[in-house]
Amino acid sequence: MKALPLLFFLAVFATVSVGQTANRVEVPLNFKKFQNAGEMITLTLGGVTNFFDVRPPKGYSPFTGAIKPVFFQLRLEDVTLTGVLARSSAKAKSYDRLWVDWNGDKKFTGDEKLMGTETVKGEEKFVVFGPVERTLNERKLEAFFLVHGDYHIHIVPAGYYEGETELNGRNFKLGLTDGNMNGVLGDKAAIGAGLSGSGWGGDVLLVDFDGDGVFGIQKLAEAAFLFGEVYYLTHLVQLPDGNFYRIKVSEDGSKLLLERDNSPTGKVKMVCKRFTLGLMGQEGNLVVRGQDGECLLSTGVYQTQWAVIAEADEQGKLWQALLFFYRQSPRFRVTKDKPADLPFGPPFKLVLDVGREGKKLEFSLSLEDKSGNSVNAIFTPDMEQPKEPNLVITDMKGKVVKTEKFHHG
Ligand SMILES: [Ca+2]
Ligand SMILES: [Ca+2]
Ligand SMILES: [Ca+2]
Repeated sequence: MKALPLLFFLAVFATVSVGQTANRVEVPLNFKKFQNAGEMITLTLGGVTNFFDVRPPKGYSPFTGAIKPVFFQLRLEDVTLTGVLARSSAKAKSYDRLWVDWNGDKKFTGDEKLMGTETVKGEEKFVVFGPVERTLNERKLEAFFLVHGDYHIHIVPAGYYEGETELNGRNFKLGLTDGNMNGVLGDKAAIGAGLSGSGWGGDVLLVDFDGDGVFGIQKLAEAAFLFGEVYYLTHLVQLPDGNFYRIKVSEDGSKLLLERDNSPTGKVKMVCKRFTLGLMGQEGNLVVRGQDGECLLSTGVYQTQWAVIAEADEQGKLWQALLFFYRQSPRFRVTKDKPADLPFGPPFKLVLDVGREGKKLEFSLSLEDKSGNSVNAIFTPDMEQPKEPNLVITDMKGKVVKTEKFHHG
């Protein structure tokens, strides 16, 4: 009988903590193993990578007796893994044998050897090694190695952490990957990270924004961060209810703690169905999604690194345009009282340039946004490049003189 009041107390407490006005929400996490090479690359944004070198690293001897050996060094936060790859036979199409100097004695021995399995993802070939389990630096490392083509290798964790929650009536999945592979979950990208935040040692955030049950788009794994579902964890994170949160991970890695950011906000507007922006704000990088032409942001000044702008066609399917601001990042200010019009975006216009070299004419077709920024890429609803348009030259009477096809790039 004595236990009852406590049970009731817990029940009430639980209701309050997940309610509509919750400022702090706990999300229990489950570890999920990667099922294929596509997941391994997409959900880690490639993990930690290194290019091959035919020369052995300092302190290592040439690897004799192996076919076409190449060396690599994978720099994890607390340890560097040195390895060598080779082919199992002269006929082997890819590097399918791998040695990692796990004990750091500068030698590659039989117990450090792994066999790879070739796997095809779209038009790309990967050789997958693992999973391997080792104790390194007094921590457990569970990882896959993926060889991509003849140039580089990835090391990725064995899986990712996933949970499900509800915020302001929106149910969604979210999760994290130990992208920098230091055994700690929840590392944030350094403030001032570049366009994708890569190389700054953070972990990868997963948010199923569109509710299709999948994180990101496997077809464009390398550009997954552009679509707001898989990107390096930032200090402030927008979740599908449109609000901003700070994400912490409990020490044992068993749950995420979401803390609502209550800074004053203002509106930004862009004439389109949906948009995703890569921004730099007071607290560093930020990825923001807008719906039906607007989104909320905390007040302040922002610089834009990239934008993905989506508009629906007659069938209601989304076409997406990508703008990268390499040289100058457009700035805008968000205030409480008046919505800010973004200084880039639609309407787009087609621009035809003609260059002349002797008797040769060169036509180039590009797309510009309302401020003259060039649109870097267009994706069809199937995430393909659109069909290349034709150029038709006619004489004064309308007779076709020449037809040519434009080429991408
Ligand atoms: Ca060794
Ligand atoms: Ca980490
Ligand atoms: Ca999704």
